[in-house]
Formats: sequence, C-alpha cells, structure tokens
Amino acid sequence: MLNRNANGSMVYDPPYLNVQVGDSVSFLATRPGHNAVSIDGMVPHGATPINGKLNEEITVTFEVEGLYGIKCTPHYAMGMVMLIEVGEQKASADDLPQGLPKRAEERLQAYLER
Ligand SMILES: [Cu+2]
Repeated sequence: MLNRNANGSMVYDPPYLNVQVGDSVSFLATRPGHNAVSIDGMVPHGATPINGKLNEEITVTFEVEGLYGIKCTPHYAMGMVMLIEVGEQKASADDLPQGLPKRAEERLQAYLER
C-alpha cells in the first residue's frame, strides 16, 4: 500500500493479482494511512469480506474462486483500489458493480483490460 508509484498516487502495488484457491496475499503497510477492505458487491458468493484496519498488515487466504475488489477506505474516491482474481475464470468490465466512484471505476476497468 503506497502513496505513489509510477502508476500514480494512492496505489496498491501490484494493483492486480491472479492467484489460485488456497493462496494467501499479504497487504503491507509500506506507507502509513492505508488499509485493505472489500468493495461492496465485489466479494464472491460464500467468501468472507476483507476488513483491514488503517495501518494494519493483514494476510488473506482465498478459499473461494472469483473476482475480489479491494479498496483503501480513506482513498477510495481517489481510486485506491485493486483486484484479485482467484482461479482461472477471467472477469470483464461487466462484472464491476454499478455506482463505483469514478476514479476507482476507471482504474478497475484498466486492470481488467490488462
Ligand atoms: Cu490509501
């Protein structure tokens, strides 16, 4: 979780991961003032929402396939979001929920297109 990198300000690095069921991902508080929380509507059925506190380093083990959207609570409107796809199925922009903040939606669409 960073304030800035080559991709812009308020970013997760990397902003996209494709992992397998049973893999774990750690969210590192490399810079203070960030967290990792599930975006409403972007938690696969049967999965537990992610709910990290500010400055908290959490490790999440993914037991359910699907697309996970993650946001930083204070910087959501600035587009601090990331995607984790668990398993082989590839998501598209159609899988994004309605009503996302504009900058978050733009970044999530860009991650899905890569
Ligand atoms: Cu943040």
